[in-house]
Amino acid sequence: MSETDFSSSKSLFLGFDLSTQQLKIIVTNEDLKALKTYNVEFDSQFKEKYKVYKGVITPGDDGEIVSPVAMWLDAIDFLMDKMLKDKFPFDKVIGISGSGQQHGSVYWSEEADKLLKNLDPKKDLSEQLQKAFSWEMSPNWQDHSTIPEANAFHKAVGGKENLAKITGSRAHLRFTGLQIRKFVTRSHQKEYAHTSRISLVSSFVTSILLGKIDDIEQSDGCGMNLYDIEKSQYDDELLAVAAGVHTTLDHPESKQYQQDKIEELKQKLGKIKPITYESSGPISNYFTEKYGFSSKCKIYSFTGDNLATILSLPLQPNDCLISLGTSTTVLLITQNYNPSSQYHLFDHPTMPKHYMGMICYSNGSVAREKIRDEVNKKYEVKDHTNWSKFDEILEQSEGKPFDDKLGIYFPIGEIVPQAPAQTIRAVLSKDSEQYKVKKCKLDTDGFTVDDDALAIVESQTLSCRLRSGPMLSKSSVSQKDSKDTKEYEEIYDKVNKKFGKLYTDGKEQTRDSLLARPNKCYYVGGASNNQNIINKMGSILGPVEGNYKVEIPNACALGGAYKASWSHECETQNKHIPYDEYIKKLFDVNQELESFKVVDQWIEYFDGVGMLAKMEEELLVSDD
Ligand code: ADP
Ligand code: XUL
Repeated sequence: MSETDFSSSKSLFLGFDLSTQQLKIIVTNEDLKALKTYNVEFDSQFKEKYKVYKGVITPGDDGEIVSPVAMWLDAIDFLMDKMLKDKFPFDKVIGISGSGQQHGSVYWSEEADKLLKNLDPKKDLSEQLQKAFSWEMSPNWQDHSTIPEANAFHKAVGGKENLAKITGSRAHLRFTGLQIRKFVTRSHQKEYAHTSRISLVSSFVTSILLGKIDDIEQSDGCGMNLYDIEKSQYDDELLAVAAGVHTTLDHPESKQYQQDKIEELKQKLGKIKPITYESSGPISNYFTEKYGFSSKCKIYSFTGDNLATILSLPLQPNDCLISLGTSTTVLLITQNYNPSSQYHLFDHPTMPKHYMGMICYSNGSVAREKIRDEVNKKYEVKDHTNWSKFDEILEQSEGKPFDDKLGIYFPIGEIVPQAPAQTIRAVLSKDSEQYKVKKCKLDTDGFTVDDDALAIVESQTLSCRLRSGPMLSKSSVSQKDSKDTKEYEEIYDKVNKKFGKLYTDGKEQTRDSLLARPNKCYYVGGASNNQNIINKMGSILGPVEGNYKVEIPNACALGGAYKASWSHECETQNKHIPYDEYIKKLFDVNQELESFKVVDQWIEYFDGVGMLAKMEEELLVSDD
């Protein structure tokens, strides 16, 4: 029997999260209160049947990583059975939304439509949908078997910056367009001919819930390298690459043949569903009859997991969500479409004409742990996993001026900037007006292990600052602060005098990009439990409206549930309610949004900004 009391809630919403290793469903009510989470881990439940390890199968040594689609169907039935046993009141659910791991694709067969329409509640999904797929697998986002396809995409449009300009990202091995090209031209030619539709993981789940194939949701659709974000339509040239009929890459037999193949792929992908609060339809009979959902329960588009994560918080334009897990991920909201090959821009899933920026670093916590271990070795701290000494060093630096020492600590190859594993330490030498970065070694130029502890947190944060600047620039915030304009101008002139022009990832940092400040910064993930780390980050990033530490377990499932309740509210009022306004009431109910004060050193750290930019420009060896 459930210990959660659902009886005091009038209506319930479900937020799904179909991720690599598990399916989660979170239950919220009309007050945005999270009541309960159900989950099933694929390895613990389906290892025998599907031979998965950490939710995926690695069939060979060519980098291919896939998940069995039938396992996901079993997971849906399994979890709903579990809820049924828990006496979950399915009849109270009035809206469902959610998320799926991004970029993964599902290939439907010609029989899919009919099979989906006629699902029998007495049978399981996987049993009935065996013939609904032209390929029984879905490429996972960790797949890295598409290097030739990445080259093809870049070649077709004249390089990675151009591709990023069109689609919001350069070619990434996991992106759907590359996976489709591999499917069409290399791995599954025959199956492609029998593919009726292609879904993303997000639209795959809604298709199951609706009992009909659903269109791809716009913001998740930006993770394909096929969609022209500014024009809000598929790019025909990129579709030609995916379909294996690009003029210079594939030399198709005729223009007509090429056009036919582009059209064919367009049909298989279906329409991109624009950002909307409108539902895709009611839940299908299979679920009403089998589990007791009301036929009034509506399905709202699912989106990608990172996109759903930003929906779990009252994020406004220029707010940043910094996730300090194994890797570091920065998610931010902007109205500024300023793409770069080094980060991602996606359409925002609920705010039209807004974008979600995403910067993914591979060197996050693990790099900090290495320095922590060295610090503990020096001070003979027995437990090498203890953070106290590392913390003490950070704490002592609080409010002190920047000490002109930075480091690039990449124990593993880095994504941004794209560079092989390496460590570089440097000091800033100030001869006259011109500042110079001087490479140094540990225990030379006064650079100690203690300095490493401070320098890694500073450098990682400055990298976030340098790369979020172009996305935040021309922001309402920097314009709002008009009283500071003169001061800002002087800062910019000073930086220019000291360092000359600054470049990040090959692009000049403009006045706007250097002077842009975030609005609010939110910190999540393991290392956000370390107050000294996030204090330092906050003082460098300098958000104008403060820093917040957040604990949101199941953020993407929660974001999905909130999207469902927001959509329902908009439908009820028959108008678009700005998402950030709707979700603001979260501030009243969510005690986990804990604000903290820092010493604002945003201006002081301009020397650090200049120094890191120069280090990256002059010292880094790139893999590219
Ligand atoms: P993921 O979800 O990516 O697996 P988590 O969000 O759980 O990871 O974060 C794990 C990381 O958090 C660990 O690698 C660890 O270094 C870091 N971490 C946890 N507690 C602290 C702390 N007190 N100080 C610094 N880092 C911490
Ligand atoms: C984002 C990405 C991963 C997956 C994880 O681009 O590939 O974060 O979405 O599920």
